[in-house]
Amino acid sequence: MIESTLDIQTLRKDFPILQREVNGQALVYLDNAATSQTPRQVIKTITDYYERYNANIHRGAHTLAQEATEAYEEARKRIQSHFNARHSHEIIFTSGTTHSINLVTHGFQSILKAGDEVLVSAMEHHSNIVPAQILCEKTGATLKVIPMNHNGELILEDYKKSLNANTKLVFFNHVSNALGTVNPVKKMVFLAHEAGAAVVVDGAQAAPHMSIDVQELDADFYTASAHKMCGPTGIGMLYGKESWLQKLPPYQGGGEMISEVTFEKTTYADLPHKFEAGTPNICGGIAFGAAITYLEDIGMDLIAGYENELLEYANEKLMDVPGMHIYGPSANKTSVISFNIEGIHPYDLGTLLDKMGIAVRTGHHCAQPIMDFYEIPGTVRVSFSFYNTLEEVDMLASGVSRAVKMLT
Ligand code: 7TS
Repeated sequence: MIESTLDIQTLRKDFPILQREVNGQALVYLDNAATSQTPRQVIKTITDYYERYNANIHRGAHTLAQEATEAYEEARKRIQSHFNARHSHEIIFTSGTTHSINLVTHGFQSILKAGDEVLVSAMEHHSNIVPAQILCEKTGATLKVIPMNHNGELILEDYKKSLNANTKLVFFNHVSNALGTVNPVKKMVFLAHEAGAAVVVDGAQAAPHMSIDVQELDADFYTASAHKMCGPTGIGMLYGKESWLQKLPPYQGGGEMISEVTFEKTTYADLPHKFEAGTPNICGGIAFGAAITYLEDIGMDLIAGYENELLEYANEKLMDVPGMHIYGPSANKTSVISFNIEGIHPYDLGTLLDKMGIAVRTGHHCAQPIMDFYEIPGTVRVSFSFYNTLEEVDMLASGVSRAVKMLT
């Protein structure tokens, strides 16, 4: 069994938070799609930084500044290698996926014009939908939607039909946060490129669960948030093909992103610094690198295999609960299950589970159009990580059954 290959019990010891109790019960943390927990190795990287070499980077000749700069740039290289980007300057540090998407849409404000078309998928997080809407408002471009079916899959035939010579930019997530669907990125990128459109792939929910090769996917832009990958909050990355990053104007002006400034004219710094104005989240960037090393040491393929086993087991267990309805039961999913139980409001169920120490997310998951599609106010979402166990799935299933009895 894959669980024993990974030795989950030993891995769990890396996560101090998993030892705590909530409401007098052992914590069962099943809200990993919202944020993942942080292993000691990453926490130690953070304390080391502040205890030993906290300094501003890319300036200052002193030793601490040099050490911090080296560690930050080394983290960028680790991220480059993890996502297999061609160059380290194609990795821009951002505060997370939301910032990454906004950086791109802001840049496209000076490229798009009225008559152009922008496509977003029906299963996007608001962090894609809203920046795409703002982009269209500012430029006069038209926003079109790639529809989905009841299995929670994008309808590729409709996608193909909506691509045309006016399509300039396409947004879709690699994995849906609300349903867990894995989208066929490579194929969708290929089709968009045939139409001459650039593609932004939101990798926030894919990067924690599988190995990603941006060159193989051929995405023009790809995003990730460290806090979903065992790293800290407030740091993430935007991968962009060098040619696109050269074309886009800077997102913010300030220190660090310039080459020369006079009152008449400013010339911008080379990539990646052109997009990194001001003092960045230095410690966060270094800790992001440490989180990637932690995940790689476990092995992304082993993580994917084990999480799939958790998903299958949880599907089986939850289907036994009377009144259970699971949304988006696609065959190609990461370890997310979004469900409702007939006659029970998701929030009530989530609150009772919390009393049992089980952390899940309830609501629309920042993907309101998906809820409108299924005509529901929200769902209960459980999302697993490699440090979850089959026993925790059992606790979830029996917790849900107990809650249902209390609520009906
Ligand atoms: N895109 C997807 C697919 C996401 O799941 C999220 C966060 C974001 C973008 C935004 O990422 P951020 O790091 O910039 O906030 N998703 C969730 C979630 O599902 N529950 O809480 C946050």
